Amino acid sequence: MDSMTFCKDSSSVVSDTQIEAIKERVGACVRGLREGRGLRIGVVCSLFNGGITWRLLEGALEALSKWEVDARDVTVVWVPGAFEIPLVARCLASDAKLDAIVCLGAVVRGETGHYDFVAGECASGIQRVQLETGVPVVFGVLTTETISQAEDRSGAGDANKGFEAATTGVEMATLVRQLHRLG
Ligand code: INI
Repeated sequence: MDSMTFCKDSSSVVSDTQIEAIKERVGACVRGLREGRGLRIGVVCSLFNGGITWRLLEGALEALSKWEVDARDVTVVWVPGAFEIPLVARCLASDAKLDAIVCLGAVVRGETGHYDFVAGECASGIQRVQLETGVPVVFGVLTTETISQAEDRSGAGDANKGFEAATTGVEMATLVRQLHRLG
């Protein structure tokens, strides 16, 4: 019991130090890395609510550059709306030999009666694509009550959800690569 390490703040993210501590206690401990060199990344971006998705895309490209993904290894594909994202993600995952796909969109409840269908189908479609293909597909689609909430989540800096989604893409791509090697 004494040797157990408890986290004081149960809502926080597990820290690097905690992960390092676990490595000494198990045979293998694998995590994604923010090392984008050599990765090929697809970005599927929705034209709908373009004022928001443009900001998400700016954030995503900033993250990919920060993690040293070569700009020539990034493919951006535009789709009409969030509903169309899963099909294009599927095409990229099956045919384009990419290491991860980052999906960007904004579904705002205030503006649509079919919010639940668009948001729900987009989310479950994205999950299906990554489970069926084994290629990480990241859900960087904002689902908010108002445009103002979507603006808050697509501002400058690390809190930008596009930045966060692209970072997750790099981490998941490097994680899956390591798992294939473990196999
Ligand atoms: N698409 C979005 O990306 N966000 C929305 O908020 C939205 N609304 O409000 O309806 C939306 N609708 C379009 C949808 O994604 C499809 O493009 C359309 O239904 C054609 O299939």
